[in-house]
Amino acid sequence: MKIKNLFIAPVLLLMLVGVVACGSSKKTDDTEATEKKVVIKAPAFDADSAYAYVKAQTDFGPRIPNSQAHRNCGDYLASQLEKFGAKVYNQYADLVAWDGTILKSRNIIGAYKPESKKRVMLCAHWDSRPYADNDPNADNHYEPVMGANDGASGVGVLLEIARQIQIKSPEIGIDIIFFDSEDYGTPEFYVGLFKPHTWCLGSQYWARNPHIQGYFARYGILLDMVGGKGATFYREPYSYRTARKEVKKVWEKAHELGYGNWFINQEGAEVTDDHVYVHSIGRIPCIDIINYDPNCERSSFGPTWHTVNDTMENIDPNTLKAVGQTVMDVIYNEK
Ligand code: AHN
Ligand code: ZN
Repeated sequence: MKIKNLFIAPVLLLMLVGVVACGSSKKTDDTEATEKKVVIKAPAFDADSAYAYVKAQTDFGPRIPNSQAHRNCGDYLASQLEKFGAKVYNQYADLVAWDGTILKSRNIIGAYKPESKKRVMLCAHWDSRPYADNDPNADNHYEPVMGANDGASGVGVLLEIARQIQIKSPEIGIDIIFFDSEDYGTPEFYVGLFKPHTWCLGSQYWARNPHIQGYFARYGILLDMVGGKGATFYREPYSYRTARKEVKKVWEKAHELGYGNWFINQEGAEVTDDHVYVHSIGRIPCIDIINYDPNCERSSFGPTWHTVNDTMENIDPNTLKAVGQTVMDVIYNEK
């Protein structure tokens, strides 16, 4: 007993010294960190307001390119951005769909502080899909998708952010971009040869022909299907490879704000979405915040994806809030 203690005593002493040393060095680190990191609290994102903007889009009907509802909604979106004090650019283009249909397309851009060189772009697609080709009922496969979640949700969140920016501006310049003709990609029922690049026609066009010559932003955030009930957002692999810092920044902010139930710190599925072309053609790193549901057997994008049930009944303001508040807290902290 006595001998044993003789050996243990110095070890205990060393451990004690270690704890004290670690404790004191940790304290210094913490103090430095709090001195450096001044976190700005962003204005409160109003989820009811965002919800109303989502509904306003669906009230036009499905926003399928070449339809009257599409033209009307395009005018509405441009006028809303105008009303919220943005400098608005309309980019009209005839884009060729997978089946040869010419889509009368319109990208709509709202710029804040257009003179600033420090910029972040926020984007979403505003068109809706002409075919509910993932619907459990095959009779619906040629029916249009209402796109409350797939299209309108991201745009609704961005309209609310535009409204907030007009009230109180972040330090940097912001571009809000509504891409057209994202969702006219080759349908599931197509049986011919594979055709690449049939999705995201509006963002492909914009990336080749930016609304301003030499346009640049530090990074982009794409919102796609950000209003579903019980939605979860996993790290999308293309985003994580090409804009890792930004993915980390957004997911960390979400957790800091208490939205850890929505923003899951795990890898989801890789998707061909507008962010891919913003990066590969436009050379701007862009992350995709997109619903990923690892347990849904009908689609990894959730149960209503490309079905006739993608309607307002399945939109949850709490999801809009989690995404909208997170994005706002990120952009209001950029210098
Ligand atoms: C594909 O299905 C190839 N990409 C998903 C992009 C998408 C469709 N986002 C909304 N609808
Ligand atoms: Zn879609």
